[in-house]
Amino acid sequence: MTILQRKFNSVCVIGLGYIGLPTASFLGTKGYQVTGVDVSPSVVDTINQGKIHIVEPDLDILVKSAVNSGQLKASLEPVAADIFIIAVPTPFKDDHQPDLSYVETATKMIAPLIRPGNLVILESTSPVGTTDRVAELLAEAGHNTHDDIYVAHCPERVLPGRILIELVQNDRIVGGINAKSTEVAVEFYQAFVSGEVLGTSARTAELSKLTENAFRDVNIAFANELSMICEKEKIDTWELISLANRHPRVNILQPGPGVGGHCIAVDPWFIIARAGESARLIKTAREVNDAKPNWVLGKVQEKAQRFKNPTIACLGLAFKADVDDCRESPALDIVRRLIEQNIAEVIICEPNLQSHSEFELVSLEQAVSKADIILLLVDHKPFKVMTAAQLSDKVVIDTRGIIK
Ligand code: SAJ
Repeated sequence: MTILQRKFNSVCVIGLGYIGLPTASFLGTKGYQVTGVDVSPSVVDTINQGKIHIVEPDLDILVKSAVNSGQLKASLEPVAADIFIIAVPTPFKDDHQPDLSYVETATKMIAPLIRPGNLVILESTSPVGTTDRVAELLAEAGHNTHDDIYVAHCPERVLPGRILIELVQNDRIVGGINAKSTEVAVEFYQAFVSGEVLGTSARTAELSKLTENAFRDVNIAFANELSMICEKEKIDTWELISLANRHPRVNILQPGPGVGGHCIAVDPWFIIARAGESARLIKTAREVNDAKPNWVLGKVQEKAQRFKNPTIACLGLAFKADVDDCRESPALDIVRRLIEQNIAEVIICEPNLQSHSEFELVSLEQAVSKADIILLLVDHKPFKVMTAAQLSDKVVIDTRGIIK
């Protein structure tokens, strides 16, 4: 479809984080006039200078190009547009209940700007019923959500580290609050997604996204549970898993120090919050994964007892390999608690960060040379080249199974 034929030309994206910014800049480079909105003045300033505030491969180039061509502007306030995309956080509260306040605030903020014919898309991962709630708030603001405007959920499914590739290539699920909303939103995504765009209801789209992340969480919990069983049996977990995976219908994931990030460790709770006792397996998986950092700390304490004043080198702080993102990171949690326990001198290496607000960081060489105990927490590329022979005079606790 050419730009002139397009029904929609302007887009207002609310939230310029890991999803909103790639989406806004990508749409800018596809000829849409995009306004990206964020509550942080420093984020808005950074983007308007053509720079970025997060680390993601090639995002800097995309943002620079969209800003320099005048197709993307960042702002503290939303503006009128043909399409509104809500990409704000949906965290959970202390009791694991979903916190929808950002979605509600964003909806109320755009409500006065919406005109008949506009499309409102919720991209934030959301509990079942949230898109209906967005429509309800818009109806309360005086909009005719049956006929005049379109409201749909299109959950983001991109993997941090591969966002720009997956934004285009992944299949997308689009669920409207009614058939017309689904149809209009499907047409919008089809214009720039090379994967298939699959229409459904808003509620099914919501549960589908939560199901994908809960599926992965349950499977990682299985691997984490296996690693604890193997430890008791004195069997190498990674050898076991690679052997079991030779079965044509078995595909076990990898154990680690726990599950981090703001998606897989969060989204299953949105299912549990509504399903209660019906979500027993999903809840247990969350508990198994959340308990893994404790188990790792137990192993460290056990090994540290062998030394008088040990130095423990913690390798990795990020929530997963080859990213700098430490949010909800089990590695970070383990490091903090290890320091609190005061059983050793703790030194930290995170090759993807220049510095950290809480800890001094050391190079890999320094960490390895000083350490009595090496606690490997993240499977970053620079760590993967180390061999057991090189570390033969150290006690190694390898939570990711990468030291061969
Ligand atoms: N992990 C393991 N073992 C594994 C795989 C992962 O311990 O075998 C751990 C990682 O180290 C990390 C956590 O799980 O701590 C999550 O990492 P991830 O790479 O599995 O997923 P995320 O959180 O980066 O992105 C997920 C993706 N969802 C699925 O793969 C089903 C992504 O497609 C979603 O868009 C994203 O959540 C999201 O935004 O919801």
